Amino acid sequence: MIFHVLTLFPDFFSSPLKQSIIGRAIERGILKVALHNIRDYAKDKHRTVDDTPYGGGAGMVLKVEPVVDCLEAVRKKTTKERTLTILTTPQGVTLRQPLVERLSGYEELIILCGRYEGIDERIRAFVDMEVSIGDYILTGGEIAALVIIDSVGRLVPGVVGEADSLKTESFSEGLLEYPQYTRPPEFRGMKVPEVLLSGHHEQIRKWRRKESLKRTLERRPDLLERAELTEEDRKLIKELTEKG
Ligand code: JDE
Repeated sequence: MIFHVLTLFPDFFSSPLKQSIIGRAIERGILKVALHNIRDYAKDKHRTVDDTPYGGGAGMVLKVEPVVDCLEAVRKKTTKERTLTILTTPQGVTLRQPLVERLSGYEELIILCGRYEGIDERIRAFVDMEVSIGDYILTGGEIAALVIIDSVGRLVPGVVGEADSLKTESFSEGLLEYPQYTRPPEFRGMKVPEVLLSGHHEQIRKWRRKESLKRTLERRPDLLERAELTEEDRKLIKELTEKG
């Protein structure tokens, strides 16, 4: 999968994209991230990319011409059939796992990083969709672009290992993760639950499912409404709610 990122700060991406799972996938050629500096598409000698807002007011507004020139140059170079152009902004649709899954169906994503200071409204006509990573304000869309690359990239086959891939499936079922432990069996008096040391696989599976349900009920009851629940789950939820 190819990600194109249009930004005024291409250096922002160099370290994050070298790390860990995504870094390795890029090295192996499963993912590709092409960075495009919007400033390279400014035509004047000062390479101007922003200007004062019409109607007055504080701050600078990202100009339409360099952005659209950059977008069109990138689109000319796209090689894939299934391509989508995204603008990162708090005014967009919130990124949740179902949208992440939908985005992973594209072969090529073009991500335009929005700016806190504002962008010329006419830029919006040149993107397919606006995406927010959550209800807070960032100084620029670069971190949002990284969140999209990370969350979408890890769904591309071969990016994560088998084990992690199974975990994705369980989150897609709509429940929070069960508690996990590793050695030592006791730390400052805090013991690992006995069942996990027992080797009884069926009991372990049941315990984990119950803890997942308990945690979801306590922290994100909204998730339970959409979760894929079995008869056993409903029984466990009843037990958990009657106790409380
Ligand atoms: C992306 N969630 C948050 C911020 C912005 C008031 C102040 C600032 C038009 O593009 C943008 C982009 C950004 C940076 O991205 C985020 C973000 N997902 O903050 C603003 C909007 N309103 C505008």
